[in-house]
Amino acid sequence: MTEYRFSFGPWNIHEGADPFGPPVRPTVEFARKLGLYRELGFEGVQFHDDDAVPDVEDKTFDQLQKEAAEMKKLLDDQGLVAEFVAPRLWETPQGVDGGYTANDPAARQWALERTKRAIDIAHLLGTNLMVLWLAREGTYIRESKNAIEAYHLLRDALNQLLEYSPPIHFAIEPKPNEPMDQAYVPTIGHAIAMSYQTCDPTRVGGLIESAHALLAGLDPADEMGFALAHDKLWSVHLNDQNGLKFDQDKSFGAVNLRGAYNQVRVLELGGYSESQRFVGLDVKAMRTQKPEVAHLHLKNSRAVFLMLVDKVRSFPQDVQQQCVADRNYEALEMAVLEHLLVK
Ligand code: XUL
Ligand code: MN
Repeated sequence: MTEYRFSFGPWNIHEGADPFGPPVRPTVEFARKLGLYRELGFEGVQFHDDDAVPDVEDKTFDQLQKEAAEMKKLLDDQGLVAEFVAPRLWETPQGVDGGYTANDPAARQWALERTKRAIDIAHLLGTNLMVLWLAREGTYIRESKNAIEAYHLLRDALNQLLEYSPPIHFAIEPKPNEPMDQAYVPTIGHAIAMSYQTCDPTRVGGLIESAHALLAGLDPADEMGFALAHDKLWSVHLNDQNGLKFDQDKSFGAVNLRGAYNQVRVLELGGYSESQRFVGLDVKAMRTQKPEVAHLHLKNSRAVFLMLVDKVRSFPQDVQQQCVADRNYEALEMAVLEHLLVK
């Protein structure tokens, strides 16, 4: 059976700052983080554009090429690969009102140019996958934008970017809110509908993050099922979420083990491991975690994922089939619970 491949981003080992308090752990140097990947069982590195080339907007193309090549060498030396690059459009002042859907045409142009730079970096790091988390594409008040126009602007931006680079593929990572009150493209259904409106739907798919689906009041496993049915699940960000609050990025399975089991089950049903796409773990250590163990959330999330793969593969198929044939879903429910509880 094909092995799963795991990835995370450098932001998943972090200093523990939150909106109410400063960092509580020292910064871990990027090189040290890279050194941890293999040790923790990961081979894919997720990048924001400026994780790969700091201050990306101030660099000439030559500098960008040089720095991205250096990063590629660091990856090669550690036996790692870049999974994707994502343009970080949400921190620059020009993007205060959004990027591709900003009301100001100059801001829209800036967002396109920055994304093209991120695409250049992706090519230099050896990946064709871009992730678009549309952080500030949305509104704080509905009256500030025309939603119809915004979706058209987004389609136009995607078309321009698809034309800019023929090999590039975009995985849209939907999230319904935070930082915006209401985000455009809040679910995978929206993302896939957007894909079909572009000039090349074969190059626009999705990335599903468990917590984002939960924040939208949806079941992450069924969101994944929808994307898999369209052959558009190009990455996942597994994590967990305790109710409808801020995006918690808790360790995978830490809140709802049955929900986690069903995410793994749908990935198994969809043959995700055979696609050799990555299982990303977008998890954060608790603020209380001491520096020397502030990477355990990654190791643990991967371990839980693999334990759940075993659980899915060892669930007695005959019991499943009999319960379904008898329409005895109470029996099926009990069989699932027993299977999860028994070692
Ligand atoms: C935001 C989020 C991001 C994306 C990458 O909630 O999940 O880290 O995954 O830009
Ligand atoms: Mn994510």
